[in-house]
Amino acid sequence: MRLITGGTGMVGSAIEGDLKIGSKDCDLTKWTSVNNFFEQHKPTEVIHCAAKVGGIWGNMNYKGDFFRENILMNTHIIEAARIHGVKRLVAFLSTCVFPDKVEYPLSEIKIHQGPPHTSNDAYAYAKRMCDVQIRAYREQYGLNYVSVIPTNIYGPNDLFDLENGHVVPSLIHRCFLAREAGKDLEVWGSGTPLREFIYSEDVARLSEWALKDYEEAEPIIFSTSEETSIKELVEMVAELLRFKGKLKWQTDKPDGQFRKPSDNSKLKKYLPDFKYTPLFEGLKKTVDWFEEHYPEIRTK
Ligand code: NAP
Ligand code: GFB
Repeated sequence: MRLITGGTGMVGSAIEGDLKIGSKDCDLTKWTSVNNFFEQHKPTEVIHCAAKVGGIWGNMNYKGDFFRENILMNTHIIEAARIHGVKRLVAFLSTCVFPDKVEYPLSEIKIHQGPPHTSNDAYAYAKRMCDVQIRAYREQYGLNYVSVIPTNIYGPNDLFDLENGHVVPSLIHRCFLAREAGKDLEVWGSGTPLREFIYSEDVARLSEWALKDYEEAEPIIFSTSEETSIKELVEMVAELLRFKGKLKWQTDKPDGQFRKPSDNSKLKKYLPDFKYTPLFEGLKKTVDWFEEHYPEIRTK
């Protein structure tokens, strides 16, 4: 029986699973709930997507919550999986866990080679401990659990939180509102930072592959390894939403890490023919989904 935690979230809702849960089904920060849940449902494999997730603003302003909730969820899930005999588990890190000052491109071996960027260090350290716990459990208990490192993910059913969401969903939501109100579009920062964006359904397919066929102790990066500037991203979102107003750059808002170029050569060795959804096509699918579902969208 395949359990998908974070099953109500953007990535989890795109993954095939027998049981897909959100926080209402089981609060993963509470050990007793998690242990009882595994006792009752006896999953044999787990794709663990659940996390407290957010963009730069959320990560900068709620560091305690991001650290505590993610450390608790990950520790509980991996321990409950061990106790209840789960055979295979995939857990999620993120390319923001990498050191801020390290030689580019970011590759799997560099995760712990220095402190992460201050904008999201609490979340990054919590996620790094997931790698540490999985390696420790593989060594001590001989478990075949693995972790993956996606870059910035976007797609349908994202968290369209204007303040604490990631850049793609926040921009789509804010651009939609600006168009409807006939106002200018406020965009944070300078527009110069570079990001790699991967479509949620691609991450879902890659996670299902990892559950079946990836067995290394070292995490594996899921990334297109193609950088896009925030400015180019804004222009694509504005075009897709048929926004005709002006862009207003709020340079008092943070740029965060300038870039985090990740090396996807390890994944290429395993899946040389994997086809990523092109960014413009993925953004179109996401914008179409947003306009179809608004206002029934996730905003917190
Ligand atoms: P998301 O859309 O924010 O969904 C988060 C999921 O976690 C939701 O299903 C949520 O349930 C669940 N959750 C949160 N707190 C919980 C709790 N206390 N107990 C049980 N469930 C809880 O997240 P996402 O963007 O799909 O991210 C999925 C995974 O990919 C995460 O591990 C994230 O760290 C990782 N990742 C994300 C990105 C990105 O750019 N989004 C990039 C790299 C890695 P509710 O719906 O009930 O709140
Ligand atoms: O997705 P994001 O918030 O987080 O992107 P990170 C932040 C970049 O987008 C900054 C610009 O350069 C912002 O200045 N930006 C422009 C905006 N407009 C907006 C907006 O309306 N909202 C947001 N949020 N940004 C995250 C980590 O870093 O990467 C998370 O904090 C996670 O932990 C994620 O790992 C993958 O890419 O900077």
